Amino acid sequence: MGILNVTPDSFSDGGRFVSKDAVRRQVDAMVAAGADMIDIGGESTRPGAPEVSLQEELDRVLPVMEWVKSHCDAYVSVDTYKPQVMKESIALSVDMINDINALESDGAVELVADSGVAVCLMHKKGTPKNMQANPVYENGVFNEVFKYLAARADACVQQGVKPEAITLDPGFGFGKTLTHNIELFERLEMFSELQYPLLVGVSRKRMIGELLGDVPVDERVIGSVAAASLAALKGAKILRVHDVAETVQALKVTMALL
Ligand code: 7PM
Repeated sequence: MGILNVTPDSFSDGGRFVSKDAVRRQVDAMVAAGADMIDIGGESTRPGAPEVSLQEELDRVLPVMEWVKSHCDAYVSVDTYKPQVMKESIALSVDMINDINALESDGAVELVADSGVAVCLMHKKGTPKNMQANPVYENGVFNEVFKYLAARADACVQQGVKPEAITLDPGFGFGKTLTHNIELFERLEMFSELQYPLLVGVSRKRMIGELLGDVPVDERVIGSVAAASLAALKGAKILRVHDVAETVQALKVTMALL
């Protein structure tokens, strides 16, 4: 899964707007490099980032989605927790809803159940604004994340989501310290007990920077690729990454030699 952040700071036209050409070039590059799915996001969930209005998010995401769907045969997911964005994406035949809120927003489960669209349910602790303040897991981070994902998957199935539509994600970095992230990664293979495919997103995240001695985001590619390969060895089925070419090469070699 290649990450496409449709935000002015990712695809600047030199000002406040998103350059359409730059977005399209990025999609073409990721697909050519072997991405099977493009994850379109219109709102940065960075701690402390300004919230984006519903209309702004729709204006950023929907035209790109329409273009990707008509232009290539990659799957498309939408990174959103807003039911209205889900609804309008579903109308454009989006393939998966990628929700950091695990469909906890009002009406979200019903939208996914009624449409039959696939969904990724992610764990996070707190809100993007406060989640890194001082996360504490009384019964251990693995146990809490495991129980949460099992409960959310059950609740969704109860409300009509087909089990085969569900993917789970432990949500690296979302309300987790480096130690928490390491504990989760150590036991990553145990999530396969839940019988749902697992998605892992660690690409360029702070945990990678910290493991390398606080390197900046543009120096986290090799560490991210190493983590993605290990996640695949531990059973992850979808890897959410910025650096598609690098990750695909690493995965091809890793899996060929396994
Ligand atoms: C700032 C902070 C900008 C965090 C971007 C992010 C995930 C996701 C994101 C993930 C799933 C990032 C994150 N991360 N969706 N969306 N899993 N399913 O680093 O780990 O890309 S946004």
